[in-house]
Amino acid sequence: MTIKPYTPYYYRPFTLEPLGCDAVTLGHNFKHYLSYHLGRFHGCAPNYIYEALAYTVRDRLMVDWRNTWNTQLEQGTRRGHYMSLEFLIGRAMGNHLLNMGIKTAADQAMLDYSHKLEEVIEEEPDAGLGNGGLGRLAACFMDSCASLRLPVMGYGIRYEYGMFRQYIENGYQKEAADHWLQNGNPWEIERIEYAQHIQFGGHTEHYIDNNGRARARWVGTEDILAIPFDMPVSGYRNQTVNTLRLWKAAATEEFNLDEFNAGSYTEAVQAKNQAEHISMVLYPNDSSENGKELRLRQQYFLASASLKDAIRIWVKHGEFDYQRFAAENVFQMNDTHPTIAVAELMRILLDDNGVEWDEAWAITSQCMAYTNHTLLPEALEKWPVSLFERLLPRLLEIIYEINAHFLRVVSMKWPGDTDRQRRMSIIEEGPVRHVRMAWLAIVGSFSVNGVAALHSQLLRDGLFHDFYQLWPEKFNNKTNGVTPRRWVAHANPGMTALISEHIGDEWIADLSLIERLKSMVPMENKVFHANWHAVKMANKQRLAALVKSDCHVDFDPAALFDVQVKRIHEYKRQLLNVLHVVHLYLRIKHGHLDNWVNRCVLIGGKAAPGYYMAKSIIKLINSVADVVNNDPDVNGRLKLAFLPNYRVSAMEIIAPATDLSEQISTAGKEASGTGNMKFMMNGALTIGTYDGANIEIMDAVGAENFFLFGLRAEQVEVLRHDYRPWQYVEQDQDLREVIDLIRCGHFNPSEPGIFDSILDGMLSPSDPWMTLADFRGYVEAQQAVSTAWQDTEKWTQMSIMNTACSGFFSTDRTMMEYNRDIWKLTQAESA
Ligand code: 26W
Repeated sequence: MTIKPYTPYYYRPFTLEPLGCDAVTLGHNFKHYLSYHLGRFHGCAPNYIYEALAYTVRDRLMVDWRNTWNTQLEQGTRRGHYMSLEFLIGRAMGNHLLNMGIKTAADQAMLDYSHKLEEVIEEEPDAGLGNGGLGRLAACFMDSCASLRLPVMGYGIRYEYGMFRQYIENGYQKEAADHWLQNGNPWEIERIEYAQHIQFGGHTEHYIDNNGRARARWVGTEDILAIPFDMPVSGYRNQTVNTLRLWKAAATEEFNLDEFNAGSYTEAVQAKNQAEHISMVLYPNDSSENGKELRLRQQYFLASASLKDAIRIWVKHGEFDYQRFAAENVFQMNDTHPTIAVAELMRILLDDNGVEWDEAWAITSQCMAYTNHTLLPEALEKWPVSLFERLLPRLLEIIYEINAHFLRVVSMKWPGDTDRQRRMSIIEEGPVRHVRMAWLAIVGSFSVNGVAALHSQLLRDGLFHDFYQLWPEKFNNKTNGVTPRRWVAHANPGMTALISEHIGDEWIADLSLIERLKSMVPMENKVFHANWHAVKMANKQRLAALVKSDCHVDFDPAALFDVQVKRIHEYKRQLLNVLHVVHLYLRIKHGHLDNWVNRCVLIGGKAAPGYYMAKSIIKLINSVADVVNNDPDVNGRLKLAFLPNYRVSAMEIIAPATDLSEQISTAGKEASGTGNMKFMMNGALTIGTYDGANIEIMDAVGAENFFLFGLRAEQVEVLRHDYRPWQYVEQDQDLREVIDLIRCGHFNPSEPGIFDSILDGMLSPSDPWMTLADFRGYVEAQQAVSTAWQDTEKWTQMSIMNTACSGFFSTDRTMMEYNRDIWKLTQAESA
């Protein structure tokens, strides 16, 4: 591939006339794209209808996109860069229509061509470029930055295959490839002229430059091309369109030719394939790093391409003075995944630009910021030194040097404390030496934050304590949020209209105003309460239809919809939920129906393909569901369904329809949670442990509107030393019956013993998740839920109260805090 260097054109600039957004103009434009661009006509496959409409909508973003870009650059404003290996953006169409305020017009335009907008929207595949919370958070952040007119660009990888598609066979999870780009991606714009060369392998050479200074160069490398694809990120009704820049890997021309000249044509093509591997697939792990070489390649590929791109833009549009670089740029690293950026920026400054070490370090450590998203030790990234040496030899040298400088600081502060030096070293010693990426991130950043108050506290007290003692000023908390545009205005139009009717619609752009809804809580607002209930019922009907089609289970919208959707992980304790379902089932079997409430329990989520326990839990859920749903004694009192392929677009249907949100992680393990916030905004009540952002949710809504149970984080840590799970079983007849029923094979008559490892895990004194310790508290909290549910009027009040108190959990607030404390960017003026 030949890439011509970018040359600006100085022709007379032309103006772009804004395009009409009325139904007729949209319709004409749609017809034009369908016929003249796509060459498809009436009766074509529905994905072309979607594609033609997407082009129509994208056209209408283009002027604002260009203007947003130009204004940011012309003003030479300080720019933010959000670096993330994951952006779980889901579908774009409905979101852009909402932000641009042209949904009604698009609706009519589609009707004019006898299509239903809702069905056209369904044709768009989810952009599943993320695993779960961390990836979806990045997408919500992008939305809020655009809505707040913050000059922030997202940098990520354009994976050819996103998160795998999950389907269920005989109760077991199966994975299928998600080729989301199969029919092209109408939103993206390829910008080959901004491609970057990324180096791998080779070796380093040290030399003395013309000024007599020691320098290093990285040579003999195999280069890969990084090609940017831009996705528009529209702000809410503010003419702002920011950019999400995703990199695709490709072979460089030189790389191919070398092989070709040696006479090996097929090897040359193979090399091309090898190069493209880097952006081929998203790693589907969200809790344990597996140390795969390709993953490290992805990380360096993203970090290097993004830094080079940011520098290119900065050099082109500002003065070429590196002393100003940190004043004009900030990079937020989404977990340790892009943390190699610390060493890469050093390399670019030192080797490519001849900046001296101290100055390069001052620049680097003043423009990097790090967000931690997990305390789980198995999720902390560590790379074998040997792998670094082979793949990124120059970066390893730089990391060694960063470490040497850093350990001098440590030994000055704590002379002779060798144990502390060993703990804090970026290099972990041992039979296999490792690079500790979190340590590199902390040392190289001016800001380190956790994602909820408790989580940030636990980082300071535990995992990062040594670093906190050294640099307390670096540490801060930024409680997560979610965007109310996608998660309320788009996902729940019924509730949105009802709210806006009473308090106006400014809350969509400023969720703190949702507080006004509190005035609608008192009893006398009978009509409003009836409407609130009716909206929820309609949303539950919509979810019931999805459950029927995807799980073949009948959910009755009159029952309590009790929902747990998130990645399947032991610490999130889907197991505790299942134990409760089995307990309810036993109550039915025993005829203990006092205070009974009909429930539909929905569980959804993906297990990492190599996570055996998580996959067994999915099988258990499906096995219990089979028995419960088909036992005539149950008679509609209890339903359990496992929703396959949980994803962003499924949550858009689930959250508005949920009555009870399950947030039941072992305390101290869930960094924040963000599903909890989506549910709350949509008027669900939460049953939850004192963990992550649950704590802040309960503070906001009041303990009387929240079902709290279970051990606290500090109690978990104390109990860990002397945990005796069987005691809970001995003391609790209900728990004993539940365990016995699972153990005896009631749910798996044809596959005996398959759940033994689950039971043994729960009954082991070393069970880190302490599921059985919280069983009784959970059952009692669920009984409180049932009691509350029986008073429909009271429940509705609590539901409204949850929505009314959710203002704090908007990512607009989160982004304002990042900006106030970390980024310090200037919000663009409103147009
Ligand atoms: C190295 C493999 C790997 C990949 C991803 C390890 C860990 C991750 C993520 C950190 C997992 C994740 O998504 N964490 C979630 O981040 C959310 C956003 O901050 C939080 O709300 C969740 O509590 C946290 O589990």
